[in-house]
Amino acid sequence: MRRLENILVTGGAGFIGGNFIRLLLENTPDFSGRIINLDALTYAGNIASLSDVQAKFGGERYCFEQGDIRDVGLVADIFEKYGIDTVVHFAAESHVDRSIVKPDAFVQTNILGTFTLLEAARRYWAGRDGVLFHHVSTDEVYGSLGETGAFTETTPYAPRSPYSASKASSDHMVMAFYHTYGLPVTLSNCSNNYGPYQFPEKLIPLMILNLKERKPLPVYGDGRNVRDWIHVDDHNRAVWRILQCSKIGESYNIGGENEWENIRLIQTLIEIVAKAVGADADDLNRLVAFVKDRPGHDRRYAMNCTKIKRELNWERVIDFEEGLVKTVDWYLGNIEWVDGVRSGAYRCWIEKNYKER
Ligand code: NAD
Ligand code: TDX
Repeated sequence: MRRLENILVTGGAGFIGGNFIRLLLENTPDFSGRIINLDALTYAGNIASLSDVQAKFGGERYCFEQGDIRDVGLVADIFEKYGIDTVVHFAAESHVDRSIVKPDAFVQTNILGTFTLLEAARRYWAGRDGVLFHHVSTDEVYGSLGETGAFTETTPYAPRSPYSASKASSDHMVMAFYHTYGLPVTLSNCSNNYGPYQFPEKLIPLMILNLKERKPLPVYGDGRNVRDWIHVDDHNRAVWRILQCSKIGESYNIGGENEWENIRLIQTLIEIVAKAVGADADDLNRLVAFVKDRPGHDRRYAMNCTKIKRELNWERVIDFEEGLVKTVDWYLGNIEWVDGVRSGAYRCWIEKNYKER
């Protein structure tokens, strides 16, 4: 039996990790344990995203530790102090464009950080049972698809960006710890997430906010690249299923089985935003601006999720277009949060590195 009593969530001040913490504490009746959120609060981490969780569960079922997953001493102390029995490892540098401009941080956090956590778990868990290290990864490790087909768990890895190469490396290290040391691990590879609290450098929130502010909508290349979109809560419910009933040493694909060309998605967002703010969709459409393509831009991702559906009885439940409408409403209604995360480090970085776009 897995304990699931003292769960270390890394990167819990970020988009997916924060939504995971809220889902578990607010909306998962069969979870009664405690969550320890370890996050360095980089430009992408915003602890204000969890202020309601802190107010409701702080000290008892929710504890925040600010720190770096590469900090060997700190990570060991956290295992000891809280009696960690489960790790859900979200912390990462997560944005492909940044990995192209400045890959160093991706090697540091995604590779070295994951290794540090694995070593700490291996030491602290020696002789303990009921423990699990779950590593959260991406469909991008599989590379780029042609017109047809979908990634399965046995598709060979072929990462093509510094981001996906760093995630692939961490996936391999996780599996190496399972095979070599018998560390109880699981791994999930998920497609593109959307939903509340996503940092507005990613496609969907960026487009919503640019539409609101009547700024150009930068479409990379011909706009025909395809992504498979899933709501963050559907992703996180799959992670919870994995914690509860997966088989050790297995990896699981998670996706929406919901493919959209970028340009079609942007046009759908234009219609939703136009309706929400009472603007003319044709006027907003004029904001579309085709720009220089992302170097090495993967053409198409698609996920085959048969394994997790069949073995863990998981299903995506959130309809994409309904989820998009709610996400647009969330961004339009949470401008204070947006202003908070867009100030400071992010703004400086954009000004320094993104002049050409
Ligand atoms: P995010 O960028 O929103 O959040 C990352 C969090 O990690 C931030 O809170 C940041 O402060 C923290 N962090 C970064 N470096 C750290 C370090 N060295 N030590 C401690 N904390 C650190 O990312 P996200 O979109 O929530 O992604 C979470 C995970 O899910 C990542 O591992 C990512 O690769 C994976 N993933 C993301 C998507 C997606 O569509 N966003 C899809 C599949 C998989
Ligand atoms: O301004 C933009 N214009 C544009 O055309 C941006 C930011 C993106 N795009 C395109 C690039 C991609 O084809 O939209 C698509 C989605 O881009 P991102 O939001 O940057 O996501 P992607 O590169 O697909 O990676 C995401 O999904 C997999 C997450 O950022 C990763 O962390 C995750 O692993």
